[in-house]
Amino acid sequence: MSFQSFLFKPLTRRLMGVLALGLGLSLGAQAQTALPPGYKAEYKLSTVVGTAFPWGKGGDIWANMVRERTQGRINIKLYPGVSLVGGDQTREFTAIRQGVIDLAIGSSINWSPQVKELNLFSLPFLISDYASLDAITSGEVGKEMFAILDRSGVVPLAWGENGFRELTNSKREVRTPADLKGLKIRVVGSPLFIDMFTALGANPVQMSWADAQPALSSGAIDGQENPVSIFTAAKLHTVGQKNVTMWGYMIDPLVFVANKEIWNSWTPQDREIVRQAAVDAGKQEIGLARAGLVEAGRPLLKEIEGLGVKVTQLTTAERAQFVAATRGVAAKWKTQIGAPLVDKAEKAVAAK
Ligand code: X2X
Repeated sequence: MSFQSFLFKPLTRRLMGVLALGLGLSLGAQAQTALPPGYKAEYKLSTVVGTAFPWGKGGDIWANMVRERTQGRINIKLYPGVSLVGGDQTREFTAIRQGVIDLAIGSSINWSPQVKELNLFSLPFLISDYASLDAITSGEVGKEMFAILDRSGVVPLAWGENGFRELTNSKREVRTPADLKGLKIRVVGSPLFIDMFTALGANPVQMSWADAQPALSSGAIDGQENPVSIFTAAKLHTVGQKNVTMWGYMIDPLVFVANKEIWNSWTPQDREIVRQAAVDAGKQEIGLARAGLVEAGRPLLKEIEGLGVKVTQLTTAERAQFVAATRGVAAKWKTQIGAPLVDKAEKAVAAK
């Protein structure tokens, strides 16, 4: 190598480096200025649980789809743990409406203090299989629920799923309401759950998901109810939950929504991309939420048994005792939700 080329090479390289840096900077600046007017650099997406759970994974899938399909114009960042409202999941809906949260995938339970019709999904023993839920969400009731959410101040985009909420506790196997007597059970935001667990003879205690796990761990409470996908991802067997009763008493769907102002700030094309991505991500998320529960032999339950947990399937007669004990609660809440809407849901279930 001649002395000249020795000098020249690093120089050209350095020069190219400087050029590349300049190009990079201007591309970066261009990417910023290329955002349509009124677009933000980041949109905040709220969920209760993170990406170890189907729910949080759904958030990730949605964010990635939107980023790709809009070539980065809409950049969604996931905020799990309802961290934008300090972990208080019952304040999430108000925060979306007010614009503290831009986008959310929320549970029907957590938003039902603000949208009373969402209590429909929590009516005890109304929906006891996936086909019934699908008949409701994909039919007239689903449309009506979206119209209600829209009137309540958010833009509903698609359905997802947390799952059938099964009963777990640290004390004993629960096969009938008598077995629940006196057990301290953590429940979520809607007063419907207080009514329901009181009617079953338990001592319901309302607390957030963030508070529930330490309370289970310390033994301050004996049990809780959540989908088994939450049970495994949160490793609830490690906080004493050794008994699971598969009673299929209710299912909480998830709803993908956007804040109205944010929605209106996007071009019609981008709105369509975000909506379609929510539908696609929702389908994938529902698949994840049902994984291990819809295949022959329900492998997820075997996995849970492998953790040293007793998984109880109720006989028809045992389950009927829970249904009978909560009939009054179902009737009271049917009126509160609005009997015509509940009638439609009951018809959809009967016709599925
Ligand atoms: O708090 C719960 O139990 C959870 C995680 O399932 C909901 O947010 C409804």
